[in-house]
Amino acid sequence: MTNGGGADQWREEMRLAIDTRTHTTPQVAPIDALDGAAIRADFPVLNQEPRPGKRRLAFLDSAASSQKPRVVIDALTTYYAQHNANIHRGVYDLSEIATQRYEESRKAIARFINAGSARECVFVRNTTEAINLVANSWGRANIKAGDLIVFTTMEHHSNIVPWQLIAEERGARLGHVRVTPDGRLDLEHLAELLAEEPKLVAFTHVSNSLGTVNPVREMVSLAHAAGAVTVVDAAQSVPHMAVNVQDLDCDFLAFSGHKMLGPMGAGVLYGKKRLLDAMPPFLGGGSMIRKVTLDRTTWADVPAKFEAGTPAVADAIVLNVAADYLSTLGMDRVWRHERELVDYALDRIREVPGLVVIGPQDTHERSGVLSFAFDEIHPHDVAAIVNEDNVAVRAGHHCTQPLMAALGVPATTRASFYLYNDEEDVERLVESLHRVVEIFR
Ligand code: 7TS
Repeated sequence: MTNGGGADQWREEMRLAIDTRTHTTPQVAPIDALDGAAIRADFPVLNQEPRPGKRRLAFLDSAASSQKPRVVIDALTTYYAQHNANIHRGVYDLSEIATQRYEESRKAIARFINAGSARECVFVRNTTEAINLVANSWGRANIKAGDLIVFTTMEHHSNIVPWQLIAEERGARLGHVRVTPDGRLDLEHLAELLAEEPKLVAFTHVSNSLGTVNPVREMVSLAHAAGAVTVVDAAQSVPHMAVNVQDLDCDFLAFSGHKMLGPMGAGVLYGKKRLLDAMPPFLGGGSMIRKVTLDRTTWADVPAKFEAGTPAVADAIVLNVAADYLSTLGMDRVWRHERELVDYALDRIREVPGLVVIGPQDTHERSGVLSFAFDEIHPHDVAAIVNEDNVAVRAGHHCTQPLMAALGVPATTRASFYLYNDEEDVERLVESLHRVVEIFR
């Protein structure tokens, strides 16, 4: 850390760096708009005949898990019907083809996030497992008693609990970056915590509860200047915007395939190769070894070192199909589509009497996640009533209990938009929310 001029100068440098930050929020480029209705036609779940008397499903819970396009569903069937075999072990054709496709998918996913090498992409089940891998492997090798681990008050529980577990085991300390009342990170508080030279800083790119888009590149650069390793939870960004890990310069980045049109069983941990190489394994067993004797074992190279046992082969292979579907449409167009929808939704939803939008009011700092609350109506009642109108939203704490506590709201109702949503979905939600207000009047 470069604090030769003392703590005050260091703090001042931090403040300047933060004040002059440029947000990493991708700018809306002059590109063709997506046609939500045309895209919806690719998603069988969204085109089912509604129950008698119901209108079509308005699916507004993609932040929990996205729907899957026909190409993804078909690719899964094709895999199991034509190519199914365990990988990295057979000499017969079927196994070699499955292995080749699995490794091709890894290369395609590396390109999708612009990783320098496919070896930097470890297939895991989901974001949760990716973060646990870092906490258990990197954490055990590097965190000592008294060390500081920093995460933010805005995190999903899966970017909180693994750090608590390793901190407890090691006797390390935890620091939590505060949030502002409108649900943004307090970057001055981050600067204060960085002045204590944490070992690791973990934070989300986009808040799953509020849609806040954090200035990742700048945060990574500040954390690096303080000598910390960075872990970015990209569960809510990789599916929705172009993410370039080399540009962000983060050390680790985690995301889930099921939130980006892919199957439920495969996610990715990106890690800089230098760090992955130096880390001990997380799980031990088959596939992750070089040589095993009864007394000791040597490890395979990365990423195999972190992929013990039979992976979710079909899911990992088909994740590439999902990424390809998104890339063909263009991530900048996907992002722009969601931004336009959420702008429209913010305008329309504010017409609902008594409704308060939780999170940044400035649409520039938002993704397609929209949380709101009523003073007198419980979010679960809101979700249950809009469900009667075949509008699917989520209600609750969204696995962000510390965030809810910090904002003083026990729970919210959350609508989250994706590429297959359109203005009609927004209208359906708003109409249904007016009905909620009528019922409780
Ligand atoms: N991090 C963020 C920011 C998330 O939104 C989620 C899931 C996770 C981590 C965990 O992902 P998983 O795939 O390992 O489960 N978020 C949500 C949600 O908002 N509603 O349901 C799951």
